[in-house]
Amino acid sequence: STCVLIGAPIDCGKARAGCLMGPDALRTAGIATALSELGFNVEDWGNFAPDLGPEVACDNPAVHGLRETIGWATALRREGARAMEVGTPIFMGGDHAMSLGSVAGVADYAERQKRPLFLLWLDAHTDIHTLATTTSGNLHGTPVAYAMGLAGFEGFAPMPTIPGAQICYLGLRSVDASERAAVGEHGPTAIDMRAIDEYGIAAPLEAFLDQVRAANGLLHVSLDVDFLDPSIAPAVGTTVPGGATVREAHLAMEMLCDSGLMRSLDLVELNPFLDDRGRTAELMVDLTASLFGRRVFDRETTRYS
Ligand code: DIR
Ligand code: MN
Ligand code: MN
Ligand code: MN
Repeated sequence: STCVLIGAPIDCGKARAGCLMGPDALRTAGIATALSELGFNVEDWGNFAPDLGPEVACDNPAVHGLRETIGWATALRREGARAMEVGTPIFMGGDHAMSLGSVAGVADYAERQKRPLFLLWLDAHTDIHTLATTTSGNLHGTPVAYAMGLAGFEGFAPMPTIPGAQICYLGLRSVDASERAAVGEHGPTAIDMRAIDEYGIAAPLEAFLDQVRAANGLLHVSLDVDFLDPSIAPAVGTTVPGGATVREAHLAMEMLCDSGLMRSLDLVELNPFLDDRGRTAELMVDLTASLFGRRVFDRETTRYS
């Protein structure tokens, strides 16, 4: 089957620059080779650019990069929906504002297929601000709210919305008061780092995957570099201590692969300017490989019960 690489050098979703180099760092770290070695046909569609429209007014003076972000959302939504017809899109960011477009494109496809879309958000943050609630004004903190259809996304085309009950977070550890309230009100499942400490990754993740399977859903996975602990993934502008370990992250990827449910993927927030000899880019490629089937041994050979 085919993987489609979609380069999205979007860098306007926050203040610190550098994510525009993300797609090329993932290419340099060998993402295409890793996937072909696993038997996939890889199409690299190259790097896209925003479809810039007119300036859009916003009541919240903190919000910045709105016009450019809307332009990216338009372009990536179109390319994402097109890539879904060809194979499994891998959206290579770029900051997490990328997902305002990638998730919308996947949602358009899911609606055409009349299948429910589920969202797995691997992140230290909930990214559930609206244009009205964000105090940083950083639009990379908003894609989950947009996907759920919350009000206050003037300038963005409406998308087929994803109910909170079809959204699951994994790895949360930096959530502010208004985000906590939004999660409580709209009902995404929140597997925070404490839950991972207490139960491990496997049990809570399996429960969510069972839900997707039972609904015959399509699953979009959005992987923010800051899901990972900064000691193993320094190349992100918003490091938060206490993140997933190498093995926790690989286990999540391996379980997602075994489930066969993932239909599309975001790799976001990689800032190569902050990396240490490419090791974060390499880890993101290794995690992608696990997600697409790289394994130490076939599961049957190591099952104990
Ligand atoms: C942050 C967004 N909560 C904000 N943070 C990040 O600016 O509202 N999301 N980095 O992944
Ligand atoms: Mn994020
Ligand atoms: Mn984050
Ligand atoms: Mn916030």
